Amino acid sequence: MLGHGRRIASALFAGFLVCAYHLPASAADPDIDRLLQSPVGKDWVTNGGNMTNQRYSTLKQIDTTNVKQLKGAWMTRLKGSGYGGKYSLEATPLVKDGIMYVVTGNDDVFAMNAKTGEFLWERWSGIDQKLTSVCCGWDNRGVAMGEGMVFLGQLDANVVALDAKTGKEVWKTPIEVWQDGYGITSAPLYYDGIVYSGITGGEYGIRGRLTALDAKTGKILWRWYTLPGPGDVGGDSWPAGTEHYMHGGASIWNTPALDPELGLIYFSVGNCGPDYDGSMRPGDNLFCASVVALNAKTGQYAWHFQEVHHDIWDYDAASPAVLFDTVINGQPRKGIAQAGRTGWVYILDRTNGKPLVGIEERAVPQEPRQYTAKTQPYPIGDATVPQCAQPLEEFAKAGCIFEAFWDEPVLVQPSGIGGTNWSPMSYNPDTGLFYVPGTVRTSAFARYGDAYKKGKQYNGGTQAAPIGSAMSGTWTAIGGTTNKIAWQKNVPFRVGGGGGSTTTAGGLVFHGDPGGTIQARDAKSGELLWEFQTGFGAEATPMVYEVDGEQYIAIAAGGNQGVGSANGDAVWGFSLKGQVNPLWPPPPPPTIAGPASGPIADNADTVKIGDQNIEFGYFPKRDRIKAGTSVTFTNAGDTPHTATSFDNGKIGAWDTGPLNSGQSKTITFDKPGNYYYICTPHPWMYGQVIVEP
Ligand SMILES: [Cu+2]
Repeated sequence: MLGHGRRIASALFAGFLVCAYHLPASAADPDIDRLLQSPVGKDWVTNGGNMTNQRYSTLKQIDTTNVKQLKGAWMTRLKGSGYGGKYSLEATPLVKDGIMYVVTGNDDVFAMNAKTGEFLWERWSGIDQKLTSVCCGWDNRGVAMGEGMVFLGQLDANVVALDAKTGKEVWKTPIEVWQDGYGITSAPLYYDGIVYSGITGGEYGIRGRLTALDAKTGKILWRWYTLPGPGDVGGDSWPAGTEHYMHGGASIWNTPALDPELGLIYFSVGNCGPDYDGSMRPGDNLFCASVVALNAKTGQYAWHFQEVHHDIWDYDAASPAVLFDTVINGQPRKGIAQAGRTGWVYILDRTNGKPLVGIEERAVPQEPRQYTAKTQPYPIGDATVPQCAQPLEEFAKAGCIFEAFWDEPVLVQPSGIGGTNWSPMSYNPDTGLFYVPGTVRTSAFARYGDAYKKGKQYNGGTQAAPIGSAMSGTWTAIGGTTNKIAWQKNVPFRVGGGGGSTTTAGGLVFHGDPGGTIQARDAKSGELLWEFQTGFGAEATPMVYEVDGEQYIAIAAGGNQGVGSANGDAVWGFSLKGQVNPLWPPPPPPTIAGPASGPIADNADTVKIGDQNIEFGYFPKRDRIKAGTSVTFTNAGDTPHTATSFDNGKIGAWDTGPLNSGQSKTITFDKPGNYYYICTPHPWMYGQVIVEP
């Protein structure tokens, strides 16, 4: 029996059609459960395509020879939902039986005819527009489906079930309250009567967890805390006698994977809080920056692998864990891989969490005040982005990955947003390669400390990129048995924090681009074979489906706040018979950090934050005043912001402190000079005040 099961599972994950499934005797939705375990074909019924999260489609009508002919079959605007300065559009649409389900950054769900893009129903979330617990742009990465329902997590920390035929709410379960810093951005996973949902709030002092809910009723079946308490497995990795594990972060940003044969559910866990200050949390701080496996039915701990011990760099494991089967030294192996913000892909054995290709613990720089870990895991193989920062004249110190810091800014690559941030990688069993999105950026890390206050930002430092430093991206194919680069392409924009890739049996890799195009590459060589301008930042992961014998590629295009790409509310479907032409390119996102070379206002005594429907911006961004002038910073947006001095990586010489919507603070500039500033919760927002004598 065992041998039989193993053969089925390896065939299954290798991408061959099988006709036996791990269907429980009383499966609540045998059809969906079967699709969740099958190679992806006509339908795409969960965020990662199926429960492997491989984002690999067996459809091959569109291939390397004809992909150039792809055109829009349809384009639909989502009625202005999520079309505003605070939103990102990051959802992977689902398709079942010719119906597409997509969710926007406002948690509004739309059902559409997948052949025409026509609306069937819509459900507006009605969520509070003044949530203060959203760290990095309002977004929702997708929905799940099963038992005739569509499931979603909302930014206000509710999990909701909708009737898949009508969009009417069936149940709604609060996991926590957003006022305490909690939220949900990941697509849930449905399988065998259970909805699994991860929680976010790692920047707000939350206690992370995976929650399992009864799909029928919404009743919470169990919770597994990503921050163990005293006596729990990993509890001794937190300082004894403290309650720091109650607010140490460890969000889950993405959809779990699940192996029905092993009965395990797998997920990536984000950074510890406060992000850049380890001084009050000596220890490895499990299960921050880890891949974790649990019994899928009971939530019982199975194994974990920590990618970064005692994280102080915001080196999340945010991208989804991907299951794959392979052969190493003639032995069939069950793999799991995760692309970290460190720029490495961590390749493990999913039966036990041990390295599959090889990972070494190596000594790293020390800073006793931060309680830095003595060693860190170094995967054998190649990183997808540079791991040493270029020195800059204004900064005393530049280092490589895991360089330590205290209050003097230190330049490090990869940056605190990666490497690979939340963006999914894909795996193609035909090539044996992972297709990994990467961000090339420098962080100036500095610690300043932060007191924990329930529901408030809890970062303890900064990782903003130095003014004038370059930012770009990479697309890298990494070998599943070698962890080495098969091909790599440098691209102009940061792709590690948006988009993600999808791959097909047609020998293709599809991905969006912050500049607005959807692109197709040759899976073997990385050669760019096709691109098409969607008109908005193409920052969601593409998906693949078939209706009436015709293959389609779909992508949501609506920008990403962290990258600064153009906001929008579009979903595109592409096919070989498509007739719809591309749109004009939108304004491109920045490739240089800082307030850049925009116009300079003269003597503006007011700077508005989040005005003009651009939530993450200052107006004017650059201001020239006379010494002695007082400037009032007013938050005209929805989200709390700051204007905090940023002087070659050092912050806080002057600071408005957090300003909620409508609040103001006046700063007087007495001394002539050039004053840069950032928003500490959103360190991609930059402003400048030039003070003249
Ligand atoms: Cu801000």
